[in-house]
Amino acid sequence: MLENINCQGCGVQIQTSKPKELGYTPSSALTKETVLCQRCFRLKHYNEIQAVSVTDDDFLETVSEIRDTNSLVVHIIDIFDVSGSLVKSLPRITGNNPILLVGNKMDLLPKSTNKRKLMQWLRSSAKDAGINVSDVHLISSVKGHGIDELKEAIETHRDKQDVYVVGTTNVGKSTLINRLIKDSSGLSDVITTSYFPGTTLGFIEIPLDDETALIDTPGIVNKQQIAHYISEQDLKVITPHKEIKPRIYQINSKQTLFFGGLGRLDFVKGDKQSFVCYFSNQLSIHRTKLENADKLYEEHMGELLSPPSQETLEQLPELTESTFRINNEKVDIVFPGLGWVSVDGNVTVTAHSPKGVAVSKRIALI
Ligand SMILES: Nc1nc2c(ncn2[C@@H]2O[C@H](COP(=O)(O)OP(=O)(O)OP(=O)(O)O)[C@@H](O)[C@H]2O)c(=O)[nH]1
Ligand SMILES: [Mg+2]
Repeated sequence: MLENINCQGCGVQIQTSKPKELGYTPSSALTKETVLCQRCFRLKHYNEIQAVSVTDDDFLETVSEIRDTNSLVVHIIDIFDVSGSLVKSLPRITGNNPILLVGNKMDLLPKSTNKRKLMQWLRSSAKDAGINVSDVHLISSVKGHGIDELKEAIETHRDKQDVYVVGTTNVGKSTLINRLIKDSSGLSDVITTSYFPGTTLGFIEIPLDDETALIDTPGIVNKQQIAHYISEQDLKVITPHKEIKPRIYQINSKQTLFFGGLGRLDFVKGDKQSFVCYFSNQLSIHRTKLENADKLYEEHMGELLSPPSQETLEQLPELTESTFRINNEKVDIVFPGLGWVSVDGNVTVTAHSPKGVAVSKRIALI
């Protein structure tokens, strides 16, 4: 009898017999109009995170069912972590269905961000990853920017088919769908969302009309996301909660900036200039001489240079470096999931980031 009940918050199948396992809810709760599993209930009411036993492969298998459908795919990415949130194998997962690429969390970027350049960069990043996109949109699911335009684009591109919202964990898929539900029905926070990855566990269908639906999906796990290497507490510090304020450092060559202890930028060569840093306002930036940087890192990682917290240290891959030579152009050195530093002119810099979370260069967005 329970077979067909799924949690309205995360999509997991509901069961009433094993309190320690996924999808549990006491049978007394089944009479309620909306059925939530215990995990969603706790998240919603106590903001308490409960670990789940679903593996990355389970998620991937679920999402790969999209291959066999005729639908529109809305691929949400986090504009603060493009390389960590772009799903490189997307066409293998979603088949030949058309893809709309949507950059979410626009509210976090300074208002002066050049949207045209940002869209170009998203388009070319997708192309480099082998993803052919029909259209690119920029939105904020939390603040509502760009949502009306996106709704129109979805209506145009879906051709009366279902719409699957897909993406890496934590990019804001469920938040977007909640906003769409709120706009159409007035109901708030129908689906469970949280600041920690892995919240949605199954497909959640929201009817669009009598025949078709908008479908929330579990996040695809991408090991390039820094979120997988750090603690819940650290994630709170590096995740911006509001518009990031640029922090400007006048830097001479042979100086180094640390971004907590999760990123580091050495000014190797060039004339004195400003490094403009775009990171979560809570993340501390520490300046030192290049010659002292290694020692400082060894001795103060996890204390002065934090996050990482002591707890994270054990699981954090070692930092690896990549060097960028910049010839008379204004570029951003991008630390995925953390932020970026804009530099200008003729400079050589070396960036350090946890192994597997590769730093890259792009045309400056601001
Ligand atoms: N600043 C900002 N935060 C957002 C936005 N959209 C989502 N978030 C936050 O991002 C976090 C993850 O949101 P979810 O909607 O749960 O993400 P998801 O993609 O459904 O994640 P999974 O279900 O784990 O795959 C939450 O803390 C949201 O509040 C946005 O537009 N701006
Ligand atoms: Mg979700």
